[in-house]
Amino acid sequence: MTTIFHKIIRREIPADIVFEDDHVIAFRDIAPQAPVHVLFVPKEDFATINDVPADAPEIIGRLAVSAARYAKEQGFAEDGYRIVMNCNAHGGQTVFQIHLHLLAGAALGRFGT
Ligand code: DGP
Repeated sequence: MTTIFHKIIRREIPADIVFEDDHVIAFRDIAPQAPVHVLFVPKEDFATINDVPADAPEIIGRLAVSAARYAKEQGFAEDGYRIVMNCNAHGGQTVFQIHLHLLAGAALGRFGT
């Protein structure tokens, strides 16, 4: 499946990329919901977290560790931040290549319905 995020990975469309390694790319969300809003995306194809095999937790682990490292490097780890992954309709997922949202830069409201 090709999503907008695959096109960003392949440099077919521009993005404000803040981190990249062999497995993960991170770029600023086009519609930020906090002063800092960065998306961490694996380079392997998985539409939702439901599709990640049970024997491949590193796919998710790399996203979380990359986000935490970025928070430390950027100096907002101590103040805190939120990481969240939406899944399918009830989770509000709109792009079907898994991604971890990193939200920071302000005290965030609680979430719910
Ligand atoms: P989600 O609802 O969890 O699937 O989040 C998808 C996010 O992707 C949403 O916050 C907006 C962002 N987004 C959608 N299209 C683009 C794009 O073309 N570029 C960037 N940087 N972000 C995008």
